[in-house]
Amino acid sequence: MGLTLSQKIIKNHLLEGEMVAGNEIGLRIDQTLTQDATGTMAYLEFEAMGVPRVKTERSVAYIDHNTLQAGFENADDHRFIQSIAKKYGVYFSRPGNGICHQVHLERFGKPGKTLIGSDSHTPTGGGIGMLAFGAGGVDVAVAMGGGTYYITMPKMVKVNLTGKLSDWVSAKDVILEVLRIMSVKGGVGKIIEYAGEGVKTLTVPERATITNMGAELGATTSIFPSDEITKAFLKAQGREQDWIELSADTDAQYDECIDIDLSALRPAAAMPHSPDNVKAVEDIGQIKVDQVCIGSCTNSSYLDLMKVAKILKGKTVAENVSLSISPGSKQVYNMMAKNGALADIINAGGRILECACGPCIGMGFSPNSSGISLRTFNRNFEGRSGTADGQVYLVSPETAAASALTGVLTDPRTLGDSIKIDMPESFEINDNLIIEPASVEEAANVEVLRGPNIKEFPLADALPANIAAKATLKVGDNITTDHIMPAGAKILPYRSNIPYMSQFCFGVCDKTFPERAKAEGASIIIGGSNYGQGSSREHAALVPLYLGVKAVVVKSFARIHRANLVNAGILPLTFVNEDDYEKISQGDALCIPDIRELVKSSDEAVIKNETTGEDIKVKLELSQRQRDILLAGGLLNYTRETAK
Ligand code: MIC
Ligand code: SF4
Repeated sequence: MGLTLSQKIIKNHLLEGEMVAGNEIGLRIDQTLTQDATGTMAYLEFEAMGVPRVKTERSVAYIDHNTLQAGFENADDHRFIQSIAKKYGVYFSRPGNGICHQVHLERFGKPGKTLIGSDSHTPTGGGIGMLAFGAGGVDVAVAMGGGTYYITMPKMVKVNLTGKLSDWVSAKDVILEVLRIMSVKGGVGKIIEYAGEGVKTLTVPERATITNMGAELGATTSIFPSDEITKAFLKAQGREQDWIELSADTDAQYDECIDIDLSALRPAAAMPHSPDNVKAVEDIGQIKVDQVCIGSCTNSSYLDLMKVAKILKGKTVAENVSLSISPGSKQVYNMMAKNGALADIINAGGRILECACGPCIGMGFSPNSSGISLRTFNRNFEGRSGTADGQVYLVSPETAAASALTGVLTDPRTLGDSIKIDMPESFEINDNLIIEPASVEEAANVEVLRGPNIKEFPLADALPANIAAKATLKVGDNITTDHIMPAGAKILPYRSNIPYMSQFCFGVCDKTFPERAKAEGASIIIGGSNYGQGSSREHAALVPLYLGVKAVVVKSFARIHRANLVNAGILPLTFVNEDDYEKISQGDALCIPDIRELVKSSDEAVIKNETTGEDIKVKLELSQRQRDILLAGGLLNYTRETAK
């Protein structure tokens, strides 16, 4: 039987387990990336492991998320990451060089290789045929140390693309269509492979937009074949030697198949507050817009921004709209500065921000009260923009630019003749903002520079015999990590200060939670389905751990967050019968007897609701490795124990 594209890469990197969907497998990781908001923690964890130098083929530390420097915290964290990267063999991409996923695609990614990154949009690398996963910081730390990365062997989904995108319809509209079909939890436990004749009509940046937003499907990752188009892209990046051809076997077996006719797609938008709340722009109608933000790792490539510049050229942004543009990388920024496209954007009234995540992670450009913001980004979760009642719509760069000019949500097809931007034959290559690590000899003399913002991070205790705790919080479906541990300009500078961050835990849902949880000492959280969707931030596990959370009981989990809970030493439990969610109310006193024994080998446990007298069955869906990690009190304790 033939193999799918990702099965081929998995087979080449398989260290443990069998390639059977649902089994835990261990993979060898070739490359890692970190960004600053998760990086401080990842490098502290790496340091705690005591490995003298990274063992990967290439590890890169990017500074792109928190570049505002509103206080010393930020600058201290950057300095810490720069110095520790130098010492331990990690390449350092300076602030100003661009967003990790865009730069990694341009300068480091290689077809057929494995990559994990402490950021959920690492699957962007799938645009050039890499098998790239988002992961928690501690998983990245382990991989940097040469350790195995574990995932559940996913099911295979084929998205068969036919036809060709019509004028003014864009890669963003393709992934919004996939989201409309599959929903934000439809990709959990699956790899999405793009195939079919339509693939040949898509450039690498377009493919990368699509694999990037596979994160919003909850997918383990997404991938395109590596073909002549990939080769041309790598050649234009001066990296033709990194190209290999890769595709699925013709007789590969898929668990699911989705057909999309590219020719039939229309410009689309994901409406508030979920990336799968998708409708055609023309069906939503001409709602008035307050703000337009163009950029993010999804849509900030040269191709995207050149289209925007062409639409804006010689025009003026509508007076009710504030337009921000964040180029994805220095390469993009520079090329547009040189060819005059940047001037067209500036003249039209676009407000140019640095090449970083910026408004995507709430670092400025929060919309006005109940303001409507059109964004080319990938997430429109409630509150993420920094304005609690902000209404964020996710759209293509074409729709964003057209709407910025008219001041209302505008179908770009109304702009008339289409615009055509050719992929450059060669990109401008200058890696002067990437600092190489110290040599093995020099490394001993490199001092790691720490500021007072770096506080100790919490470690769980070994799992106790029984857990007795109140359900201090009950939440609904699709809770994101932005609900659990918000980001944004006020909180992001404190990513290495868990005690400080804890004041904001679950702030979007219930501002009283941190105080109540602390007062109780021990807590259990109750949630609905797809709990923990969104980012890879392990802070969404470490902060609850700090506040005394012992277990999270839900209908279902998102992949990365579930792994982060196990790594932190918090029990992830799922209801055997989803209706039992109703049998626990916030404030109920719960007890999980014999949990230590059950975690050792059982697949089920019983929660005793002491307030109502009811018993509730929950599943322990754990591999033996995860059981051992939980018994030890988290991955770091486990690693220390097994190293003894
Ligand atoms: C995001 O888009 O939510 C982030 C910010 O990039 C996160 C990482 C983080 O929280 O630092 C992600 O996607 O993993
Ligand atoms: Fe940065 Fe936004 Fe991409 Fe996250 S989704 S990496 S915040 S640009």
